[in-house]
This record gives sequence, structure tokens and C-alpha cells, in this order.
Amino acid sequence: MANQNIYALFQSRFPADRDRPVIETPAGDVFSYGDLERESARYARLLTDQGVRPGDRVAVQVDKSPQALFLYLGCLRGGFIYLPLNTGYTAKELDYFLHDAEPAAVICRPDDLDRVTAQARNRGVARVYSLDGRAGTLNGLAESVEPHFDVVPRQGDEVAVILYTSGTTGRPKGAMIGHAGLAANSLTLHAAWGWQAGDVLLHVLPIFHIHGLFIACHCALLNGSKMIFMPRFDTAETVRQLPRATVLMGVPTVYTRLLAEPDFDADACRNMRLFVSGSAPLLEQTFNEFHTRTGHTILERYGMTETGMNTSNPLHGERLPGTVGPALPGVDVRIVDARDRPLAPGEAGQLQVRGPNVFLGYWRMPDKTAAEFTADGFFRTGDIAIQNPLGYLSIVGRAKDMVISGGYNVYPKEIEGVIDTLPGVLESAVIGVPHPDFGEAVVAVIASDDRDALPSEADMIAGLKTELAGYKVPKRIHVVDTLPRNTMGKVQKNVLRERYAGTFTT
Ligand code: MLC
Ligand code: AMP
Repeated sequence: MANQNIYALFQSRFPADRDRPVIETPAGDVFSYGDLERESARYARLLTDQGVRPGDRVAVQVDKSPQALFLYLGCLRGGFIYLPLNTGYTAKELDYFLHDAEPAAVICRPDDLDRVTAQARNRGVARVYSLDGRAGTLNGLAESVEPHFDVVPRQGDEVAVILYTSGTTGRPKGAMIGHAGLAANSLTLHAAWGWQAGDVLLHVLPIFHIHGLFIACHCALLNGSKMIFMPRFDTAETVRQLPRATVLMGVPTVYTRLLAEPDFDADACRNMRLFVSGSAPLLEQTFNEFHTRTGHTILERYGMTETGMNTSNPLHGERLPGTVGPALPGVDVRIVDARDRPLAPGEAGQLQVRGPNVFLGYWRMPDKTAAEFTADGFFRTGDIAIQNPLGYLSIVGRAKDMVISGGYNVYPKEIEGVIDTLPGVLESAVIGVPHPDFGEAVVAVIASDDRDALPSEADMIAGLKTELAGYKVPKRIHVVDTLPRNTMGKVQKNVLRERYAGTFTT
């Protein structure tokens, strides 16, 4: 059987003329497909020479850069399991991943090298490198390495990437994503969104999550396209670069920020073919304003780390606001009640999905994996959906206690666990409330029986930032005597969400 390493698929689709550009940066650096092949080969060769073997995990917490993408591709080539980490994760958060994933190598930012080396040693990880995004060296080692490397053969069901997602238990779980699953979903999206010769992707998202890494980069690579690679989302720079692009993928915050920019208009979008939104619900108001301002209809799609993309509004045909479109080809979706019984069309219920896009399971958590699948192989997404007569789905709620802030998922349980250790805190409830920029923002409600012992709101927030990535830290903390509970004794988060709904909006 042919090598199912997804890098082999990419390679088969790269332009014959390897001098064609794959990445351009706003600073003016240009890299060709030939550069991509050489650089990724160097990383694969170097890590192999250093003793990293196929199936070993390589944990990577680095700033976005073309070299960071080449490192990802190098890991695929080497058959290593790539483990990307949010650059916002604190030392404490990193420690969990080092312990849980037992990586063979860790790659970090140059400024973090000393700290990460010490941390990794504590966890028995000997190989620690820093990636210099400009020079593209791993501790200066990669420069001397020959840029040749044969793609390591992989079966489709072998793990390509582990992506950690937190959970309702508060303990992050590593979703194992296979080479074939990645390939299937990438090919489906490439076809569904009509990628064509001459497409240029304006890439504004981070590359440590599936949206920026798989959905955006994989489509461009399968198309042999150029990406304009922005180190981070910057609204004014995005408006400047837009006329040079044909495709943009963003979370809803990207679209609301663009609309807030006076220079953003139809002229800036004159060469654009497609705007895609996902990772969080796109408000109908944003959808409509965007259409009025630019003449473009945003295409909203739906997926998750464990499944890749499941549904998408159509490229041709009506894109309905407030919906995420019908199931993508090859993906089965169904809406069921709490006992997995299918519901009548039009009824809201738990969304389950099945298809080649679905992940292989949670790293070293067979029981958790089994619990998330039904006997007939459907994955329980934890989202509540409703389907219209045309088959379009709307995500109307979440069965899981989760907040989505600016496209990042926050699991209240994890934050409550940290807040509950603060002096003066009896218990806490973390909720999401409407926020004009982030869609939802994280807010904590603390029940205190000793307000004198409780630090000030600002001190609590500053303290939490040393333990938790910034996007997880509550933007406001409200203090109360007791949390509202139902007759079963469960905290009524819906009551709190209502009470504090106006925290950021009027
Ligand atoms: C940053 N901050 C956030 C935040 N992002 N707070 C809440 N929610 C967020 N999303 C905080 C920082 O901690 C910091 O706090 C302050 O805001 C400014 O930080 P910044 O780095 O300057 O923010 P900015 O660059 O403006 O980032 C905003 C953003 C970014 C929207 C561009 O969050 C982003 O790129 N989001 C996309 C996430 C994404 O790709 N998700 C896809 C997941 S995959 P302070 O207090 O220190 O100032 C997935 C599946 C699927 O969900 O379907 O796609
Ligand atoms: P993640 O675990 O980061 O992959 O986030 C996946 C979750 O994001 C899904 O389970 C949904 O709750 C949410 N999500 C993704 N896309 C959309 C969308 N278009 N509309 C509403 N929610 C979405």
C-alpha cells in the first residue's frame, strides 16, 4: 500500500516548479516550495540524528513563523507525533503536557530555553531545542544538516498529531489525530471550498490549533498555493494585505475587528473569493454587516479538534446565517436525545458525528475514549444542534460546560480549580458572558466567607495569569455570599449568566 504519511500526499500536490512561493511574510521574506522541502527535510534529519524515532512525540511551543510550519512538516516527514502547544501556556501548564505526553523532544522559543530545559529535565526529557524563527536553527544545529530525507512510511491509522483539549473534568486530554483522518478532511475541504489555481491564502490565525494549522495550511498546501503568513492577527495589516489574497479564514473576532476598521471596504476585498468563519458562533449581525460592507457572504463551517470539519455552508448555493451548513461529504451527522435515540427533524439535541475525519482516541485514556463513542461508532460532540429541512445544522448550545472566547475554548472546571485555592474563596463558578470583541468572555463568580482575606480583583487576576494562559483568565471577578443552587444542590450557572450578562455589554 502507498505511504499514507500525509506529507507524501502534500508532496504529490506541490507545484512541479518548486520555485513557486509557498509563504510570504508581511516583512517581505519569501519561501518557495523548494525551500519548504529542504527545510522540513533538515528538521526531520536533525531530529532523527538526535535519536528521535517515528512514533515519538515532539512537543513544540514556538511563535508562529514560516520555520515553525516547516518544523511541523519535518515532524510529519520523520513520522514523529507533532504536539503543538499554545504559546500562551504558562510553565505550570507546560509541565502537565511534558508529564502526560512524555515527549522525546521539546522545542521552545529562544527566550524560554533555560526555563524549559530545566523543566524538561525534571520530567526526564533530555532533548530540548529552541527554534529561532528567522534563522530557522534548532540551537544552531540544523544549519549543518543535509537537507535530504525520505518520508517515513506511515499507516493511515498511525498518529500524526496530538492536540490537547481541556475537558469538563478540568484535565486536558490529548486527541490523537491520524494521517488518514487528516488527509481525508483536508481533501474534502479542498474540494468543498473550490480551491483553484491562483488562490492565495491570507493566514492570520495561530498554528497551534486545527483551524490555523490543518484547515488553513493543509488546504493551501494541497493546492500548491501561496500563503501570506502573518505572525499574529493585526487588523490594519490584514486590511493592507487583503487585496493580495483570495481566501481568508478567521474566527468571528477577526470579522468583527475588520468591520470596526474604517478602511475595510469592498475595495479591500476586490480580489477575494472566499471568507470562511468557524471555531465559534458567527453572529447573524456580523454576517449581515459583512455582506453590506463588502458584498461577500461569509461561509460558516463547524468542527472540532477531535473531528476536524463536519459541516460547511455551501460554496455554491445559499449560505444561511446562524447555520453551519449541511454535513460535508463522507461525514454522517445525527441529533439524538440523552439516551442516544435519534430525534425527529427540527428537534434540538446532542450532535453526534461519524466519518474518516474523526480522531483515533484520547492519548492513554481508553476509558474516556470509549465513553465518547457510541456502539455504532458515532462521536459525541457535546454540542447541541438542530437541523432544518434542507439539512443545514445550527449549533444552538453546548452540553459540555465550556466557554469560547475569541475562538479559544475555556473549560470552567479548570479555572475554578485554580480560583478555589485562593485565600478567602469558599467556592467559585466560572461562566461565559457576551463580549463585543471575544463573543464570550470569561467571568468568575466567587462565594466568599472571609472577604478580608480575599485579595483585590486586580491581584487575583494578576495571580491567575501566572498559572493560566491569558485567554483563560477571567476578565472580571464578582464576589457574592453564596452561589445560587437548584434543589439538587447544583450551581445554577444559567442564573449567573443571566445576572452578569451585561458585564461587558449594555
Ligand atoms: C487574547 N486574549 C484573549 C484572547 N486572545 N482573551 C480572551 N479571549 C481570547 N481569545 C487576551 C490576552 O491574554 C491579553 O490579555 C489580551 O487579550 C491581548 O492579547 P493579544 O495577544 O494582543 O490578543 P490578540 O492578538 O488581539 O488576540 C485576539 C485573537 C486571538 C482573537 C486574534 O485570540 C486569536 O488568534 N484567536 C483565534 C484562536 C483560534 O485560532 N482558534 C481556533 C481553535 S480550533 P492581557 O490581560 O494580558 O492584556 C477550533 C476548532 C474549529 O476551535 O472549529 O476551528
Ligand atoms: P475545539 O475543541 O477547540 O476544537 O473547539 C470545538 C468547538 O468549537 C465545537 O465543539 C463547538 O462547540 C465550537 N465551534 C466550532 N465551530 C463553530 C461554529 N461555527 N459555530 C458554533 N460553534 C462552533
